[in-house]
Amino acid sequence: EAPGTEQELTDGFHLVIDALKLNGINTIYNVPGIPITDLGRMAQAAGIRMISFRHEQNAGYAAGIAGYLTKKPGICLTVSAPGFLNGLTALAHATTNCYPMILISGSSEREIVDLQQGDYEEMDQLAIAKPLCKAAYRVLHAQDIGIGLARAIRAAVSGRPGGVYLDLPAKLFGQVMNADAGQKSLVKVIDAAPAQIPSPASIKRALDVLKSAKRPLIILGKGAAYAQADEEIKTFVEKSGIPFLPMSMAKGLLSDTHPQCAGAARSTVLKESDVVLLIGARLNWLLSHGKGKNWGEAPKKFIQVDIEPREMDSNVEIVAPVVGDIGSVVSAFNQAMASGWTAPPAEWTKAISTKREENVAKMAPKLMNNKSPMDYHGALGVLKNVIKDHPEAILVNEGANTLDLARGVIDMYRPRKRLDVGTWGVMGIGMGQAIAAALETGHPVLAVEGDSAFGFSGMEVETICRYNLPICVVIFNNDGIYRGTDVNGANADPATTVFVKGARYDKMMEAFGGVGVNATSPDELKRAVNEAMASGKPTLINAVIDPAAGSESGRIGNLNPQSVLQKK
Ligand code: OXT
Ligand code: ADP
Ligand code: MG
Repeated sequence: EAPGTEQELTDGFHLVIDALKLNGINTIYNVPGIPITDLGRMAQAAGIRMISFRHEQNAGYAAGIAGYLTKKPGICLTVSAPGFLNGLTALAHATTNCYPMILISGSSEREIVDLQQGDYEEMDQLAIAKPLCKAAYRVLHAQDIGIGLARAIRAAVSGRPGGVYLDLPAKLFGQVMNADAGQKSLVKVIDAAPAQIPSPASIKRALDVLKSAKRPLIILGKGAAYAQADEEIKTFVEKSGIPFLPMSMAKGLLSDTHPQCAGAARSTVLKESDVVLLIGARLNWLLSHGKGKNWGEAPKKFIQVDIEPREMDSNVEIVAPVVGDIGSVVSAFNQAMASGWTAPPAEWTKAISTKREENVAKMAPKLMNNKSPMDYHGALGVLKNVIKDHPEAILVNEGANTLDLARGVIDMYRPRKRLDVGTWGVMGIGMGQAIAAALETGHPVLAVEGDSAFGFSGMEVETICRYNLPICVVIFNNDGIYRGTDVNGANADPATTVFVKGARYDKMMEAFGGVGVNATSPDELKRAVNEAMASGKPTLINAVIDPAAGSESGRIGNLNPQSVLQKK
């Protein structure tokens, strides 16, 4: 190597890495291959943590949830066409869920792609990504890498967070330029997600409506958890004295055991409330669009706090829209309320705590049954106590019955500890989210998975073992989707919803050097999970669940269209 020349030149590879590092991005979730294999090697050599997955979708889900947990864009790196498409589902998921994420994909040569001449993995990736993300950019020249990445970061985290696509054609990586000029071309993004201060009038309007309520309710969504304004929100809720209902991933923002928590009186508060304050939660299908029988007969007023102005009036009229970032809005609420606030009528808060105690008492005995094979409640009773003993642990959860029942049974105590299927109810987030959660937080992870749900990302148990992560996967194995008991009356094929009976998922973990356990009773399950939490070793527990225990689609069976011709 000629002395001097090495120092004076840089290239696309190095500029991408330098630009990421300059912006404090130190982890990349990826699957290597042409044209990004060397980029990964060089990034690793430069001190970036490269986490290599077995499938891009899982790397993408990891990146998305990393963004949610850290408020920095999670980075997923993929190869061209098929790798890109595998990652795209996760990018769309991140956008839908308001997680900041950047999908960086290598791509083929523009000249050939644009003339459709059949390049290796040819695809017009930019055009395909565009409708599925907040923004999509392509960088063609090495000197534009800095500005390209800066735009991607800002687009991902500012305003309503979401997914961004960054297209890097193969040729870019090899482009050389003067090292000095290269360094100067990099951009450190200043104030990527600026505070969005609400107008004083909107704050006053909102508090006036809230004050007028006889039966007020606060609904906390995952936007509120994302905002990391935990203390402000707690102060506000407690000062207001208003019952709060956490959406699934907002559980633990204030403890589920908090006296004002109305999680166990959900249908009552939705029906009976007269004023509802939404904080970082959308009135989408998960809240029945703010109307219909779940919301009862009485007229209702909605106040909504959101960073996205166009969210207001999306489903029903919002009488007091408050546009701003949740941290700023809630602290403005707190300031305005410092001069005094009257708690809601005791009649209302009492009615809710009564309903809540009723529901909790109704559930309690089910959680203590020692049946074998287990039912959902018997198994979940064990896991409820595991999280109680380890409130710092992160719970990842997917499935149908496994999801819906775990959500209700397992209390969460701290913010951003429950990571699940999100807005789309998507299966497959499990192992990707578990891996990112362990890496980004350093806390142990308990992944509670339906056997079907697990199958979507199951190969990543190898990844878990390879990086030796403190993840305990518990598979609720009921031999199928919803249940393992369906029978096909027409021919010898198995019914569409059932799997191999008595499958031993624990052996998958053993294949890669992790700990596998088959648990057939709550006692066995308890012993195995406690051991995993104590050891921090990659563990997979095959929890044998009664194949008849589940119900169709868990708690959302009502969404299945029904044939009028064929009775079930
Ligand atoms: O107030 P009331 O009386 O109503 O009572 C409520 C609470 O007050 C009370 N509660 C409590 N009681 C006592 N104690 C406590 N602590 C407590 N907490 C609450 O309990 C009730 C219920 O409360 P909850 O849950 O809060 O309320 P509710 O009414 O359920 O809330 C409504 C919703 C809509 C907000 C809620 O249900 C919700 O969040 N649902 C999300 C549902 C969801 O997203 N499901 C996933 C999708 S299902 C389906 O699509 C599946 N697929 C297809 C598929 C998917 N999804 N993705 C892809 C990529 N491909 C295909 C598949 C393949 S699921 C699935 C696999 C399923 O099989 P598995 O083997 O994985 O799983 P198993 O089913 O286990 O076999
Ligand atoms: P959930 O599924 O928990 O109900 P949603 O994903 O539907 O939550 O809603 C989250 C909402 O939070 C989105 O409308 C998003 O714009 C909003 N949001 C995200 N981050 C912030 C923030 N920092 N400040 C204000 N709103 C936010
Ligand atoms: Mg199942």
